[in-house]
Amino acid sequence: QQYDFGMIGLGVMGRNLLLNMADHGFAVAGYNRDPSKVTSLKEEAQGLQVYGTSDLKDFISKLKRPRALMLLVTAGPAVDMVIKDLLPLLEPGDLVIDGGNSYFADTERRAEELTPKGIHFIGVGVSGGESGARFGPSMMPGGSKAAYDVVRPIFESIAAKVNNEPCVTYLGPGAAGHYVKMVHNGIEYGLMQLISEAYDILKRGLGLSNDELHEVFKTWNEGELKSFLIEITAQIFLQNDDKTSGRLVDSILDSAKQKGTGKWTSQCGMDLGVPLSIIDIAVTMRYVSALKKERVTAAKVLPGSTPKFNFNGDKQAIINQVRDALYFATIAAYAQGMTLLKVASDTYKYELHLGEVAKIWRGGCIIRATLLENIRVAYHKNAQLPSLMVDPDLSALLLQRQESIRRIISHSVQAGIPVPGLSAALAYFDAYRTDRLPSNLIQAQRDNFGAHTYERIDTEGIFHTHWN
Ligand code: NBP
Repeated sequence: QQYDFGMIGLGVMGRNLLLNMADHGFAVAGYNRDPSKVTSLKEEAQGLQVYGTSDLKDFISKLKRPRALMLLVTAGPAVDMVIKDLLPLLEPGDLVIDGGNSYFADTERRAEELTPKGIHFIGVGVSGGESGARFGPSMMPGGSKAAYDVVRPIFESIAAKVNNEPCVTYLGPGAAGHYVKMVHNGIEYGLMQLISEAYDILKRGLGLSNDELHEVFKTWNEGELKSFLIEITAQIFLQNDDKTSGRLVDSILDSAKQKGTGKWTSQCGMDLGVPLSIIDIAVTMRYVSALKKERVTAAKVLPGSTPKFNFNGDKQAIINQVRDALYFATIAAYAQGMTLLKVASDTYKYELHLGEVAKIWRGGCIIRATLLENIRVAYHKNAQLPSLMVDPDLSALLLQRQESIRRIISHSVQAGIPVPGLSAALAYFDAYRTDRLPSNLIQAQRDNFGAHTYERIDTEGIFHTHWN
């Protein structure tokens, strides 16, 4: 028998995505160099048209021509190693898809290496983790459009669906797909940081128990904040710890790890001159969290105000302000990420339709949220929107919550609770809506000490002054 699609790398993502394809009636083949993963695949694939092997030549010989195969191996050198092993076994017209979290510049390079050999290359970002891969991920493909059309029926049938529409669409040439996936992850970093700050305020500032936190997040997930991350956050507070009689969340070390996609997003923002302060601070706070030992020492050396909020009146009113502050900052985080996509699309000629990006993020992926429908509509109305913050509907949502985020940040500052994500969101909003920033002084200083010149507000041209 010949198979429709091949998967190289039967780890968490590869195995589940392949089983998802098989569930949808496709005949699929999987390869893994470690045979134990092939055995696990076969055990899970009972009754489905799934072939598994740890022999690469055998794997290639089982695929229909032109062959369509996907790599889901660890991003980085492993992808190049697999491509090197594959090349002698492939023929012009075959289609190689990299489904891992590859750095977009690596994807550009690989496409340039494979295209002259007649091999089509597609870089596709896959989001949704293990269960997304198994039951419906969001997928972000970029590269050769003609090649994508070959695998499109498979991708559309396995993707998550929102209103019967698949959460996958061709995004653009080159590394468009991997770039969009990187920014997805950058926004994910920002949102996770903002949610953790809301948790800190509710827990330390207002003294909420885990049961109360569960109720708050559950309620939030029934309104405008409805999203996958808020939903799992609500569930997390209920998880009991096997080792203690308490809740698991309280036993988890407060040191957050990272795999680098948030850092890449920040670096790309810097490279293209796009402000991404919320994502930057989210990456920074993971580094701060990792300084556990130093923080424990500093907690004794640097005492400050107690984290309890000092407020008159109704606790529920403050909880509602935290909700509004979080929603405000969430809009700002998406705004920063989408603006990076706009600038990257112009720079790298990705021809991205930002409304389509928002559309395929509405289901399956980690940052899926009700808000993405508002974002889709905003770009549908005006594809050239410079920032989501100036869309008439989204700007109204921000303005309605402006007072709340100011109050919550003030309370947090008084109480000594760090809220760098919320503060970055508000400062970004305040700076963006300021028609005259103090940057005139920076230009004066630069010209003063380094003769770097400046422009004037009243006359065209470049000026330099011999400062007194
Ligand atoms: P896993 O660690 O579960 O699996 C990695 C697979 O790569 C294994 O099957 C491994 O084979 C194979 N592999 C490696 Br490593 N080097 C290889 C080589 N030189 N030749 C052949 N096979 C090789 O990773 P995963 O979580 O499935 O992630 C795969 C990709 O998907 C990554 O880029 C990741 O960033 C991305 N991603 C992951 C998630 C997630 O939630 N986990 C979500 C979205 C994207 P072996 O068994 O023989 O070592």
